[in-house]
This record gives sequence, structure tokens and C-alpha cells, in this order.
Amino acid sequence: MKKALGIGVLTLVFPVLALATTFQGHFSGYSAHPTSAPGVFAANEPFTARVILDTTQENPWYPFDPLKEYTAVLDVVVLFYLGGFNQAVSFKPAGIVNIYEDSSPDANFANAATFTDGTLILTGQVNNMAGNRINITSLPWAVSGEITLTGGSGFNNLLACHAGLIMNDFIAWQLPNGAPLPGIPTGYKESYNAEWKCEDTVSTEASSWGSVKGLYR
Ligand SMILES: [Ca+2]
Repeated sequence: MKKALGIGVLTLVFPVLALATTFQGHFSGYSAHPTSAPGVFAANEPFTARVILDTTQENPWYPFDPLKEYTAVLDVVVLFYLGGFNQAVSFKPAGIVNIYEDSSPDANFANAATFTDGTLILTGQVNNMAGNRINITSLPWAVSGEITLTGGSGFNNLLACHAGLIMNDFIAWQLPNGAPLPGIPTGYKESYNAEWKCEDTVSTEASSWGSVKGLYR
């Protein structure tokens, strides 16, 4: 009876370990594009988002040090924009994401250089970035895309997502009454909320319980 019970427990534990885990990185900040109005885009217009890592991360794909600052700069160019009720935007291939680790936190939206100082820990190429929106007041753009991680001094420290990150982002600029979203710094058009994640399978052979638990801290 005891042996049978032991096998039963093992079969309960292993399917859980084999499930895919979602590893996350959440950043927030603001986006800028030189010519078009907030929430509107124009073909060939450059689009830049500067974002800061949120301090609390669940299942992070990188061993973020809570004492340091992590900033990301997204640089893409608009390929296509469609206005109207069902709005769409797409961005040209081979956009750029750079992520910096700074031991002296100084991120300031009034000074772009504070987003690129420190160590360039991850570089990535952005492809298939596109957004859609139903033109109802206050609804944000929902943006998807793929970041292929290509290098950076921290590439070998990645906990997961070596193959890349899926973008699940939002661009917002209006309150529900149509008033401009408060707090958008001078020189920026919208707030930019970035959720860059991947699904990775936790190996039952390569992971000890300690390392698996560590991923959830
Ligand atoms: Ca900085």
C-alpha cells in the first residue's frame, strides 16, 4: 500500500513540473512620435517608447536586481496606419529593443540619456509588431509583436526566453471622458505599457526543486 501511494504522489507532481511556465517582464513608461497626434500614427514615422521595469516581477525571465534600475528603449518605424472605427497600425520589420541595467537609478523622461546609461544587458530585434483599436473614447491600442533576443552582456544570465519574447503591450492617451491622460511628460504622446513574456517548459530533469521554487520568488 505504501509503495502504491508513493507512485501516486510522483505522478501528481511530475505533470505539474512539465507544464509550460509564463516568464514575464513588465515595463511602463511613455511613447513618442514626431508628427502625428496622440493615438494616431503615420506611415514612415519613427516611434520610440522609453519604459522602466516595474519593481515587482512574477516569474521574471531575467534575474533583475531590485536595487538596480532597468530601462528599455523600443525604436520602430510605422509601416501602415488605418484610421476609422476599426483602427490598425503596423510597424516595419527589424525594429530595435535595448535593455539597460543601471546601478544608480536616474531614469527621467525629460532626459533620454538616463534611459541608455548603465550596461546594455540585452539587445533584441522587433518583428511583426502591430496594433489594433476600436475607436471608442479612452480605449487603448492593443499591441502585439515578437522580440528576438540577439545579444547584450546579460544574455547568458537569462532565466528563460532565450528564443525571444512575445509583446502584449498597450498604448493609452485618453481618459474615459476623452480628456488627455494626465502625467504624460513633455515630448511624449502616450503612456506605453509593456508586458514582454514567453512560455517555457520547466524540465523535470534539469531543474532541482530549489531552482524551480527560485523562479517563483
Ligand atoms: Ca539610467
